[in-house]
Amino acid sequence: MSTGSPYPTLTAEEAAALIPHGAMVGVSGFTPAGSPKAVPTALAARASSLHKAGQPFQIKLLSGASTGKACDDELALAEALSWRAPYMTSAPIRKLANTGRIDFVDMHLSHVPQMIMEGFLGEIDYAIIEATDITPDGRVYLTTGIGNSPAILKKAHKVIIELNAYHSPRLREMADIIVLPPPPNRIAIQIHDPLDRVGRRYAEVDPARVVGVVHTNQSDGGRAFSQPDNTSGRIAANVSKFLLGEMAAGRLPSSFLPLQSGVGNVCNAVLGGIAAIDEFPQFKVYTEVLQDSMIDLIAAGRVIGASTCSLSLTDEKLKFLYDEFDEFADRIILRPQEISNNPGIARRLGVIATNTAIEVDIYGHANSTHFFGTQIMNGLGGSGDFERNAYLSILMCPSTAKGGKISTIVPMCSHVDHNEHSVQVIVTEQGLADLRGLSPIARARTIIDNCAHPAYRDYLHHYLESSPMGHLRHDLRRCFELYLNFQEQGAMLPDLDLSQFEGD
Ligand code: 0RQ
Repeated sequence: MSTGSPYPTLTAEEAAALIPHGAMVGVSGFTPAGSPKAVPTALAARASSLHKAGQPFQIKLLSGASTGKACDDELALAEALSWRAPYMTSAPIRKLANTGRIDFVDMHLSHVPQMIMEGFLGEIDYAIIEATDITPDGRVYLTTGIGNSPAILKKAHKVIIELNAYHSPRLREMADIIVLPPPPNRIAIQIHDPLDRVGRRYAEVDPARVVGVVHTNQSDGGRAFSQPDNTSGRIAANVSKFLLGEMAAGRLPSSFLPLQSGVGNVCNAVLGGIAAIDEFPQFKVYTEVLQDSMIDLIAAGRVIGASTCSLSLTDEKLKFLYDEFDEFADRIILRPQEISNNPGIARRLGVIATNTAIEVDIYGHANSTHFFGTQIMNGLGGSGDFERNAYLSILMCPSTAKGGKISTIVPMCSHVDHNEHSVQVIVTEQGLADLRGLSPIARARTIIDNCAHPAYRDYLHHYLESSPMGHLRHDLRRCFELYLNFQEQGAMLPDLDLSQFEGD
């Protein structure tokens, strides 16, 4: 902290004691990167002891995206959350949401800062923001995840800063922060290249609202991903082949276009697959989350540089980045999610969006969030920000789940996050369906033939051809039959002998 700090130092427990039951609390970070650690954990402990004493204690929690275990998991396990938005990857929150014990609000991540600034979500009573420094005049230097912190800092009535000595103060060299004015005064954002800068190195807060500073020294504890398996590798090969074909046909410039890559093993495999093929030039990245593999690709020179909202890295990779900071300082830009995920910029730059879906239907609607139309997994995250506005919208998933008992290609999705108008290309390990210019029935035949697992193709073709004629063909009595089969008999096609299809 800068010398001569006007802000009182608090313990995490003292800070947590300030937050009243029912408060709306905005927190920093985007994924575990940059989320607060000590105060949420102390808040969870306080909730537990109040509950034991028979007193109510729950808060509403607003973040950038998911947070770390010290925040989401601890608060959920203590039953200290009544409302949560806009995204999570926490098993305890999932359980609460799927049993009706929390109000979880799933939102496009780029929309959230505007909702905060315009008061759509109500007042923010407290902010808990992780930083490397705060100056007496209210400059807040954020850590590994920018998320919604700039907007939360502007709107929160009271602010607690977690000053985390674990993080390099040099992170500010990567930060590029602006808060957009509301309409009708919104300005054009002058980003014409992923590495253009338009903002400042810090977020701003009214110093009078800062009620205290809590000193910490804790890592983000980011999780590692396993090596790509055979299925992810085949999906990656299909995507690479398609993109090479687009370059050969002149529909993608030979200099390539900025890549957006979602999280998880499939997206990592696709990123690694593209980077491993020499025919692809060096490229830039415009995305929301950088994982370990991206740091390796930047270090190796395959990726020229990346714009992101967070450095969602394992402790080892973050240490490497801090040790080699000079190499990365100009090649990574950390932005608020209103900018990292901005639909207008994604469209302007011509982003190639690659995200994972839970399932897609034969017409190209995609479900990223809910199993069987009811059980939430994580949320939409930034996938819609990019898929809707990309130059090429690619959605990927393995063709089956649960050992083949579930087909991820279904007649009608039980929940839709990306509709047929937003999805151009669907990829499974079986192949790729390029839907551009295809009518609904042609899309259906292409998706079934190219993407469905062979074990499910006959069923899907029969469903299509036997359904009543229309612009889309659907049999409303049978469109959810596969789900009902799974729920009642443990497999979408209970009579299927999957051993026949081993190796497919
Ligand atoms: O469950 O482990 O119990 O078997 O779902 O499946 O294949 O490990 O999926 O980790 O790649 O995540 C869409 C959830 C995929 C993720 C999703 C079961 C399957 C397994 C997980 P088990 P996988 P992944 C950037 C962009 C939305 C947000 C987004 C996601 C479990 O990518 O959250 O894109 N995306 N953000 O068995 C029933 C099906 C199933 C199924 C899989 N059809 N039916 N169960 N499973 N398909 C990030 C941010 O925005 C911050």
